Amino acid sequence: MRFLHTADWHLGKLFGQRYQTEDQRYVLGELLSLAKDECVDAVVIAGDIFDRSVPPAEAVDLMSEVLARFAELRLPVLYIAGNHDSASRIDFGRTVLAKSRVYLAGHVRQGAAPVVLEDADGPVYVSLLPFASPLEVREAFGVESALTYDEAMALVVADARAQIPAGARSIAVAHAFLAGGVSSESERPLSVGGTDQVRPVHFTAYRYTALGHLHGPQRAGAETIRYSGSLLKYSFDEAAQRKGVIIVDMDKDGAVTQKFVPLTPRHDVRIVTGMMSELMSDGFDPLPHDDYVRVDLLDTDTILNAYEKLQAVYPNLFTLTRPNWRPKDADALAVQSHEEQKKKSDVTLFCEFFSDNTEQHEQLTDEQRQVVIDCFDEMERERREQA
Ligand SMILES: [Mn+2]
Repeated sequence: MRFLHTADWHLGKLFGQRYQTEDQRYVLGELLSLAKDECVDAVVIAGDIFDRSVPPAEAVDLMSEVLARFAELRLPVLYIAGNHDSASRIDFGRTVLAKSRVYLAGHVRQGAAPVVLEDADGPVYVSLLPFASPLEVREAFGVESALTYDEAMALVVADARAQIPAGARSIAVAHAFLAGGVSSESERPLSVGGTDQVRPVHFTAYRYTALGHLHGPQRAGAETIRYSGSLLKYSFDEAAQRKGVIIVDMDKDGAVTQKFVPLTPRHDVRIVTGMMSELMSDGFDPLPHDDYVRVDLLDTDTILNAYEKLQAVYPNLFTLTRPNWRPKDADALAVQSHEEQKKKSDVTLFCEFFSDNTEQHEQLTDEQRQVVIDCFDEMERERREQA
């Protein structure tokens, strides 16, 4: 059995104020060719199909187009909802699509049957474990007491394992933050306040675990528990990452080997560093100038119309930073402090607000802080489902 593991497509993503749809269509064309050339038996997408719960029409069109092309190749496709997706909208057409060998899971369900893929050596059982907050797991499993993300995952995996015959070859597909993983700027935290990490140990009974959520390709606790990483670079802190997919081979006994295959994007995302005079001179930067670029301008002096000047060289200049420039006036300082504020979580901002507005600058108790975290998590969940 050979399958392709990908994740975090984020169709409909805005980056640098632009929809990435055409770049996504281009790189998915490469992914399709690769699936064909490598003769894979199935394609697995581990969540965050779309960038938001209500994706733009063109993103939905692209997903529809890609599913049709997989169908032309007679390839089964398996996908789950990530934290950016709406579980209900991902579930659309679930039972009908399964008849065309498109297997999907939006909501987590107790007792859900695994997908059974067949090869010459027999069945391979696939557990589809969509992203679900502890609250959603409690509702799906009828649990009264509070759960952490780790406890919720333990419940979900135990239930999924109970549907798989002992000793059978099996694969898990999940969207979660595994402890020890390295995050990137373009991931939205699963929980705004609480701990959202789960232990890799839950997945050790599976011969391979195809993970989504973290955008950098990486292993998570074992060679066979892996993040493929996102389809494209979606923030400048991912500039040095390589993006691609994992081709996984499973033999008759369930032993797994895998290889990472890079994909070449239509535009690279990169950071260019230099003085204005260097950046404006020919030959300073040999790489394509239509890449999506952040310029870190090293000059210490004020430069008039720096953005416009650089845009003439880099038509897709998304961001300009001035690491060595220290503006003195109050307006600029206000902008800086606004930037600082934007980096803080909603929970931190609320705690500061509370402290600022109480007589003795009181701090929230742990219990009060937990209430605030639960409120924000619930709001986040409503935003995903009802946006
Ligand atoms: Mn993601």
